[in-house]
Amino acid sequence: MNLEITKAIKTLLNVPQKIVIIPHKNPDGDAIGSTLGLWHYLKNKGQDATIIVPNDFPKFLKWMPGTEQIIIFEKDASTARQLINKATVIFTLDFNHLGRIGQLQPLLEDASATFVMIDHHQEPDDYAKITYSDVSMSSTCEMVYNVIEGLNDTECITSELAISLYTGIMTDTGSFKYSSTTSRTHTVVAKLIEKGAKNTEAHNKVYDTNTPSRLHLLGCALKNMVILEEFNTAFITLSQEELDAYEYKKGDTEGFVNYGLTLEGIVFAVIFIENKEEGIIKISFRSEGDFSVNEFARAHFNGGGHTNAAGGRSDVSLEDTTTLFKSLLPQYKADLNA
Ligand SMILES: [Mn+2]
Repeated sequence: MNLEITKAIKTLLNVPQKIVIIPHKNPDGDAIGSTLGLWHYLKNKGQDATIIVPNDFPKFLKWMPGTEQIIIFEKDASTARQLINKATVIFTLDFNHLGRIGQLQPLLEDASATFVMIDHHQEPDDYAKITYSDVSMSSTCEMVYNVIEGLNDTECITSELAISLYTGIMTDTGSFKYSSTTSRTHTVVAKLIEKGAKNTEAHNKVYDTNTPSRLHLLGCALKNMVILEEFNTAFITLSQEELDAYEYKKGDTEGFVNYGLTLEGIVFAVIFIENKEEGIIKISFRSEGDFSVNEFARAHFNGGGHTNAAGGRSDVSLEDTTTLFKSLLPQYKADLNA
């Protein structure tokens, strides 16, 4: 990371601040891991810091040390509001525009605090005074490590801090297999293990906590998979009725989209999940190679993300959404067959 950013953060943290740390809505492993990692660091440095998440996060992340102290805005809006109003510094982690934090958006727009963004998504907004944005990074957790190292504070890394960052790097890299995983990523992970991150424990607690109903839901999703060989594409649908039948709980569909990519030759995988309550279809896009799902999601499904992983939504029915999706593929045929 560049020296100017390090200096600016150092200056900011040289005096006691009231700090709030915020990740994106529907926080994933990297969002929770990076906010916790930064939170442990700031606490270890004697700063007053609190994490506020826009909404709740899945159970497979709740074992991480410090999660019990996270304020969930949807459950405790008044505490969150007070903290944001009083904050002198607000760190926003793992997202790059305020539209990604749901109901928290107006509060942050009105906040007088100094904003610091640490993020690896494409096309960041310019709301922060200090912006550490790097799309080549595997994860925001790796970037938080860089911040701590840049501030010459690696001796502040406790085992709690280490396991938080380890977990986020692990989940955002698909257990170190995505192309964003570099030798530097492995170096950081090695250092975190040296600092006490129990790596096997992180894998077990995140990936080996299936319930029978989740595995049955996965079975249903895989049965629903449609393979469009002509476009090297596979997509999955899950209707609200199917989710209900398998007692869907938040986080249950995490990772389902990736199964399409495990098929030989498939470079584009998508999952469409109906949400009757919000009246939308939630969509996750994944790709292998150069096909940019970020651009695809931005152009057609009110979303975005990274080149190989993005999200989006649709306001029409599940059937109309997949029909629209299929109608878009011919214009991408050359890219999908590259
Ligand atoms: Mn991330």
